Amino acid sequence: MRIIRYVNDRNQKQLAAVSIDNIVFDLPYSDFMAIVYHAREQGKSTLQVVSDLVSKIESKKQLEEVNLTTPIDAPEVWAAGVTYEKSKEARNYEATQGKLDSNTFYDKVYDAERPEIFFKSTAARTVGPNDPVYLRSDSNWQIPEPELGLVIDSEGAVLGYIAGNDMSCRDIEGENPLYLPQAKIWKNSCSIGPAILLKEAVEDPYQLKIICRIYRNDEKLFDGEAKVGQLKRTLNELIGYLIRDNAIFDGTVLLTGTCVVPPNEFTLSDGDQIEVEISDIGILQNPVRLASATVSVS
Ligand code: DO4
Ligand code: MG
Repeated sequence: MRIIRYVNDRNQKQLAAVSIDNIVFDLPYSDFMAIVYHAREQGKSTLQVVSDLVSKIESKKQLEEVNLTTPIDAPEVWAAGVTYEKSKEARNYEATQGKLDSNTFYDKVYDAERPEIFFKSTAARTVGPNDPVYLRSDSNWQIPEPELGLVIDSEGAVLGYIAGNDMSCRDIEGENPLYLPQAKIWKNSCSIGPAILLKEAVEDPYQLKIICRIYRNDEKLFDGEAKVGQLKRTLNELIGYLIRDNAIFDGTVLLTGTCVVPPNEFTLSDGDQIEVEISDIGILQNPVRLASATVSVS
């Protein structure tokens, strides 16, 4: 069972459940955390509460008919980096202009006990399905990073799984790792959606498959896939470091790193379309636009 939000005829955000056959059932809750809190009060799982409600609702509404928005207003999005070998190789390439020295920061963090965890986004910077993600005007090497996101509560308990795009500037980070916040954070640099797959509905998250496709002028330029099972670390290990002596809020999203990287010569362009698909969650689609066309600096 998945949880979505869509914009209804009255221009309001409507929370809904989506069954395996893509039927949409409106839910009488203001947001995702409200179902979680209600289920806890009842001593039930979120999946049980949603399944009970859905069994009493008649619906013919199809997922493809609704205007999707972010399934949750995540107060913060954090991200883990260099958690897959592919990411380590790509970071080494951009930091060494392809000379691939050994013992870089990235080699060290890949093997270290402490993972790389960084702040990625706030609710105001985070977009959802079909919203544009932006390109920075001061970077010539930008890519999407398709990642599994964990929706967690303030104690670090996993509530569900979501797809995420950690938009990244390879040239800015490659120039100097201290530029990481600028390589990672700007307006519309993070997308999440299209649904939250409830934790109880997933037997083994390491079996989930992550796919990324990039289209330009309706032509597919890139298509790559990986499995969460290729992660160097466990999901709990990443959460453990995120919440350690930290204030984390209910509904926070932790992106768990990328394992699908377009070829080194590829950079995104205005007008491209990005798809991040995670099995059983769905396809997160975003068009690409220039940030400079929309952001005014005073
Ligand atoms: O060190 C940079 C971050 C890498 C990252 O975002 C990833 O591996 O997904
Ligand atoms: Mg990333």
